[in-house]
Amino acid sequence: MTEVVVLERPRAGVAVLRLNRPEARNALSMPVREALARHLTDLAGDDGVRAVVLTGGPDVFAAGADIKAMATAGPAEMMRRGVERLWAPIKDFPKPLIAAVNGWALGGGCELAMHADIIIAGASARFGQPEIKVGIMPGAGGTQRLVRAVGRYKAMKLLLTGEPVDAAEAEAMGLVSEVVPDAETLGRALDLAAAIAALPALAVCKIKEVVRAGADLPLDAALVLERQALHLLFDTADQKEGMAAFIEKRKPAFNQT
Ligand code: CO8
Repeated sequence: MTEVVVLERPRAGVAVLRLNRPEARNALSMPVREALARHLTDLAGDDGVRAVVLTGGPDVFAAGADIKAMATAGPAEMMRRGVERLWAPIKDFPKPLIAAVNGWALGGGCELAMHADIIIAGASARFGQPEIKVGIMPGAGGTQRLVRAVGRYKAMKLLLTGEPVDAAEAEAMGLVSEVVPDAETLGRALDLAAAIAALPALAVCKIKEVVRAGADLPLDAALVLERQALHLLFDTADQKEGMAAFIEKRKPAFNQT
């Protein structure tokens, strides 16, 4: 049977999750959501993986929630599906998640990209929240993460019109980290993931944790979190090694402890 999400391990410390439903433009059906959640739960506990790249392949990232699977659903059925439990392992994934986006990232697909820590966009990438055009609204953070990422006025334009933005516009508004030619999107994401995977993993995870948790806290509380996490890292072997290597003018040999 065809796997709707393919897991690969192309580089040391790096896993790739590739959405694989091209016939439906990688629409997020329940099996796709369940596979994503299952893989990310497993990868969170896998010491051999220190960064994950999420991609939809060379042509499309994801066209959003599966419209055909919800067109006739009622509210009780939507509640019963409880898709928030399947978003949770993505939202709470503790290691760096890099989205490699070519083509459409619409609705739930745009929201999926916004769960990543770094977004590499190919020149063909198009981001949008077109839910309004099918009579609904975003349901996986599109009204919240998008506003936090690009500001209210850029976000409102996308949300209220449903019109997408291209890669250049997305970069200008701060929705993506970097734009590259389509043929280089996955390679660039893999290079970044491999570079991050070679750095001290405990510090990497603490940076992610503090950036995420601090974003919605008052500044003073967030600064306390930052300071405590920093102090904790002085108990790691990689801090001792990193600083000793700097002083001795040699390359550090991190052992991820
Ligand atoms: N759901 C289901 N099927 C889809 C979807 C989708 N979101 N997108 C594309 N498909 C299917 C098409 O129906 C078509 O199937 P078939 O061959 O059987 O007719 C196939 O994929 C190819 O689609 P197109 O021919 O349209 O391909 P194009 O390359 O011409 O266009 C687009 C690609 C632009 C992506 C276009 O398909 C499109 O606009 N798709 C819909 C995008 C959209 O509206 N997304 C938002 C969905 S709603 C959402 O994400 C939020 C839901 C919040 C609640 C979640 C709780 C569960």
